[in-house]
Formats: sequence, C-alpha cells, structure tokens
Amino acid sequence: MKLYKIAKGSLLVIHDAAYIIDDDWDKLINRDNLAGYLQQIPIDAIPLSDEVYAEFMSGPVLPPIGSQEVWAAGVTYLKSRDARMEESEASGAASLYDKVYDAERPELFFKSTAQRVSGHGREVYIRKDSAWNVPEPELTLFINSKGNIQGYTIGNDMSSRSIEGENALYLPQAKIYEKSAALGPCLFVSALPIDATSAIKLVIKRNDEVVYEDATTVSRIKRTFTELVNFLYAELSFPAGCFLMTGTCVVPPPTFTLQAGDVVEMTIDNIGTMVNTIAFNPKTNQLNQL
Ligand code: DO4
Ligand code: MG
Repeated sequence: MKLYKIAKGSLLVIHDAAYIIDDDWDKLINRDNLAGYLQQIPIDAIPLSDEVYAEFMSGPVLPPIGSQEVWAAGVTYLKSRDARMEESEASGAASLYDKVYDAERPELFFKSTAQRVSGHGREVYIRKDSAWNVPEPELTLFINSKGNIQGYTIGNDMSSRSIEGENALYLPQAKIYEKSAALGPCLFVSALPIDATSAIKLVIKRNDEVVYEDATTVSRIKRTFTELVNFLYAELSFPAGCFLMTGTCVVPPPTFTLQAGDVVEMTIDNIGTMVNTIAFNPKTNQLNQL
C-alpha cells in the first residue's frame, strides 16, 4: 500500500484503487498496525474515479511528513565507511569511521526538522561554501511514537563531503542546512518488513545525460533496523513518531560533485522514485559575503 500526502489530504493507493482519507497526517500515520488500519479503508470508502485520481495527483506530492523530526544513521554500509575514511584521511579522522562501523553503538545524528524537508519533484540545495557535494539515497523508516516501524520512504541525505572531510566535528554543517533532506514520494506501508532484496538505485543527470548511476540492495546493511530504532529511542521520545534514514551504500567517486541544475533520481523497489533538482538556496549568501 502507498500513502501519499497531497494538497487535498492523504491519498491511499491499494489494489490499484485510490481513496482519500480525511484525517490529520500525524494522527493517521502514528498508530500501531497502520497496515491493518489502511487495509480496512476500502470496506467503507468509495474509490476515486480515474479522472479525480489524475486531477489529485497532478498537483504537488508533498513529503510524507507532518511534524516529525528526521534522524539519520551513518556508516551502516561498508561503502559508506570506506568513502568516509578516504575523504577524512588528511584530517586524521579516518579511524573514527572504522571504529563506528564495528562498534555496538551506531552513529545516529539529527538531520532535519519537517519544515526543512523537500519532497518529490522539488529542489534540494547544495551549500555555497562547499566544493564537494553528493546526494545520499537511503531507505528511510517511519517509526511510530511507541518505537514500532510502520512504513518506509525514500530519503535523500544531502551531504557536503568537503566540510565533513575537513573535520569530523563539522558533521552538523555538512548535513544540516535548508533543504538538505528530501523524503518521498510516498509512505510504503506493509504488514511485513520491506523485502531485504529491494534495490536502491541512484541516477544523476546533467543536461539530460546520465553522469552517474549505481545501485545496491537493502540487504547489504550491517545493522538491523530494530537495532537502529532501539538506540534512537533509548533516551528520546517522539510524540508524533520519527523518520530515520538508514545510511547510504551508493557513493559517487571522489571526482564527482553535484552542480546546480543536476537532476537526482532515487528509486527503491516497492516505494517508487523520488526526483529532485539541485539548486543553491537563493536566500543565503556566500560565506565571504556574510
Ligand atoms: O558519518 C558521517 C555520515 C554518514 C552517512 O550519512 C551515511 O553513511 O549515510
Ligand atoms: Mg547518509
């Protein structure tokens, strides 16, 4: 089942039929057994006609987030560990990544408030004070306030590799800025955990030409989702639930950096494709002009 957040409300797509759900987004998704709740909607509701469905979906698809915080896990795949060790060799921080990959406690960091999150078809930003920027396609969990995983979406954990590589203590600046996160296009809800063989694919286009593409599968992750959730919820409460990006396993080569105008397509099996255009934030200034 796919749950979309659109301007007119919440739209459920189940068994090739679509239904509008008249409920507050946070209230709707923050429940136990969300899959069971959504499965019984077609019993009483009338499906949308093809015309009305097409009209609703012709407007913007909003990120599937209400008032939740977005958190992220790091160095959960070998590829991420290796890329980070390489980028931080000069700063002497390479061993940090090696250690956290093997440690019992995972790396978890705050990524975004809901207000800074972009959605499918929208822009994500690169920093003007960063010379090396990449998107990070990540399977993202929606966890309810009780700490139970209820759905999955695609997350883009935009990152400045030059700032992160300069000094590990700069991680918040490398990761947290306006529109450095995107979620979408929908919340995939299933009674069963997402299939570990699901592919995560990244395609980057420049002037309509593919300049980078790669894919991996969820199964390559080093940690279990439950392990990540348990550490995140150990000393934090999330009254409306929380989104957790689970780390990247697709890392473009060191010679690659994003440019304004690039189009980033992230696809995860069962969830769909999220497309974002890269831009600079028109409201911020160059660092040397501040
Ligand atoms: O340690 C830095 C960030 C790691 C990360 O974002 C990832 O592995 O996806
Ligand atoms: Mg990441």
